[in-house]
Amino acid sequence: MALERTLSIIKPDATRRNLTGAINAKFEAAGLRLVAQRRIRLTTAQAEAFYAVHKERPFFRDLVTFMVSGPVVVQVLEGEHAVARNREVMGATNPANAAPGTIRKEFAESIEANSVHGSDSAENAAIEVAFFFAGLDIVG
Ligand code: IDP
Ligand code: MG
Repeated sequence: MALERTLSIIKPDATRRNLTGAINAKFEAAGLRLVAQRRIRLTTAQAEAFYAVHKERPFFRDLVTFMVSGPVVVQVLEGEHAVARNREVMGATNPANAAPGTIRKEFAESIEANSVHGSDSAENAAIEVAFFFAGLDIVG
């Protein structure tokens, strides 16, 4: 089975509450490896570009404002079926609907401040990883 890579972001609500390690412990326990990682403060232009797919959604402006409200940790997870595995560990977008034991169930504050981003397909994972990381930054 081929290894996959996917983009993960620890969002400002989680960095503010000092949850980076607790969240990453869940990824590692699920067999996902952190093969690249950087803590950054997104600019508005960067957040708008990253979430451009959502620009017609009613929550777009609030989402961008939230994503620039504090530091984020952008990271690449590697493992078998990493895209789907990451989504499983994250849980549903709305923490009210997230399964027990998932990151969003345990840590998310709201449907918006939901602690983590994860790519939703292999195609988008490749685009999103390349948005933040050069090939030489990823050490598998
Ligand atoms: P996902 O993060 O589970 O893939 P998406 O539908 O791609 O969910 O939405 C991107 C992000 O936009 C969510 O993680 C969340 O932060 C925010 N978001 C999604 N739906 C809503 C909403 O109805 N109200 C406010 N924010 C939302
Ligand atoms: Mg999404």
